[in-house]
Amino acid sequence: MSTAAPTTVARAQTQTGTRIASYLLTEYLERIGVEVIFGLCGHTVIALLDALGRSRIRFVSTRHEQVAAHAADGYARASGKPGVVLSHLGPGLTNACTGVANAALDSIPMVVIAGDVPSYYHGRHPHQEVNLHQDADQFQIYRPFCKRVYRVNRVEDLPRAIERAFHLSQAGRPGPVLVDVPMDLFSADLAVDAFQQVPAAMAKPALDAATVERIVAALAAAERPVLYAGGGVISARATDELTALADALEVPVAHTLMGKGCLHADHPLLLGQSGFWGTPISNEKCRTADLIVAIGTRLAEANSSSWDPRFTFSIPPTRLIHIDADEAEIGRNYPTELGAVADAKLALGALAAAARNRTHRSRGRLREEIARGRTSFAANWDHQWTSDQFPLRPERILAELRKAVPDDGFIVTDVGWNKNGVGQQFPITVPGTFITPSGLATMGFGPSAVLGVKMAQPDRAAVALIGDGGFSTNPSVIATAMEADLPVVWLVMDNAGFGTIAGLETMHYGWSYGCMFERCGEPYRVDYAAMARACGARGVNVESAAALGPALQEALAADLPTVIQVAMENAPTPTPGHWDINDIYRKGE
Ligand SMILES: Cc1ncc(C[n+]2csc(CCOP(=O)(O)OP(=O)(O)O)c2C)c(N)n1
Repeated sequence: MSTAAPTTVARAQTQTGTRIASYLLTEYLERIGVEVIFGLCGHTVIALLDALGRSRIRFVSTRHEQVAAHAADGYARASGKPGVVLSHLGPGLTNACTGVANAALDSIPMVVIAGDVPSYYHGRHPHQEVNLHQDADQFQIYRPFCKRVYRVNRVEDLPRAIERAFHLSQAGRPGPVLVDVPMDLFSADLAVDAFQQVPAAMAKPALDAATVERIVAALAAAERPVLYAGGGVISARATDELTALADALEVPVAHTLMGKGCLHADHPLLLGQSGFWGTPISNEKCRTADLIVAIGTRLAEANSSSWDPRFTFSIPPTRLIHIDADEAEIGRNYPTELGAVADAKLALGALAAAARNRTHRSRGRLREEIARGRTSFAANWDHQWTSDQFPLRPERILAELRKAVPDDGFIVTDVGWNKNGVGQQFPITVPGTFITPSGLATMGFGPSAVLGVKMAQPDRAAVALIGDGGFSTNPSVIATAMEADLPVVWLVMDNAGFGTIAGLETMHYGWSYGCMFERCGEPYRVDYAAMARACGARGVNVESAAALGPALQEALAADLPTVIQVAMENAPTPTPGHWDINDIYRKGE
């Protein structure tokens, strides 16, 4: 909350029947349930900040707009509501770009409100406008990834643009919408009743009865069917329905990175993640399936082993039925026997109901095979879960994290060993507790997204598991967490470099030039824990494997944000699948 006196925004009335637009906008945002806005100030948005400061909406002031966008993204994932970002024009808008694009690629509902240059400066190349070759057009930078970009040219159009933004960001396949507002419009007069329309309640698309019957009959008759769950199953909160369907017809479940958590980690029909960083049993069952029913997934490259039929999916001869919120995803990468546009929860609920008590083909020793497959793969690293070595094995870090964080606590990753290792090896039992940047795989997501997660779910633990590369992209998150009073934990896996890419370069070129942190030829380490202490937060340097567990327990119990820095061996994550970039690299003489 602002420190400003809680005066009512009605005081800003300028003349009968009209009020300043920024106050009306703020009241509207309150009315439709916006609790928090993440952003960074600039001269184009202080009119709105003044109104926000007098409202119930909390404004979290970040020190980089990318942080604001990732935090809003994390808030949206953990709350189920759209994340809201407030950004200045020019460098603010371009800074936020990566975070907004990351949300877009992961289908996260988000509304970005950006202040722009005054409307009457069109064509004069005013201060901080991104122009040169196009005038009054900087919002177009967001065009390729936003569901819609609105440029508000008249203040009378502001209410409609805002209502459309909240509607579109959530309807169908969720994603970000930008509303670009010339700054003079925030301060213009608007009829007091201008903000009338609220986003409509939406009935979601369901499967028709004949399609339900066709899919259930196909699953029951198939010899080796697989259910393939993407992030759409998690965001639709459809995991109970998926579990019921899998149980009823005894169908194994494979998933994407974002689909992790779709089935309880101990469920005997869980195959695990598919693709490059997947599990062998998941890839094998997907590759040899006679029928795959995919729900809420793009069948994207990493989880499909670059669509190479030798590794993860071999479609055809495998038959594919694909259910998704977005018709554009159907048939993109694989020939599809049947596509259906439907909400994952409604679709899986209907399929599970139709499957109950239905006879299905014998699945033979399926459960034993899955158990054996999972155990034999885990045997590759099981012993590392208790390794005492220092610098720590990454698997030991996962083990301590799983022990310390309650089942309903959030694990927010970045990219690197953290994402790949958690996706592959870390047991998730409560759906929605694994939060990760998948489509854009943005380094820098985790440290910021965890802020929004904690804001949305203050009573649950929130730990960002991140590399030192990812953490150092924007350590200003510590100050923001302090200011916003968010006691999050950043667990920094420190291998003194961009380890994943260093490993890739070493594999192909025999060295890791440009990927490690070095000074005068020696490894260069930054004391991130000291950085945290300098911000008034807690900072802990873990000096032995045994010290990590207690450090985590203390951090989770603390009422201040904590950075835990732990030295880690740069060990590669196992890659049972395929990524064809590995066929591209060529080493010269
Ligand atoms: C913004 C951005 N830049 C570059 C990359 C490419 N990239 C993928 S993983 C990675 C290394 C991450 O290093 P770190 O956070 O230290 O984790 P580690 O790989 O060491 O586990 C990089 C640079 C990326 N994904 N995102």
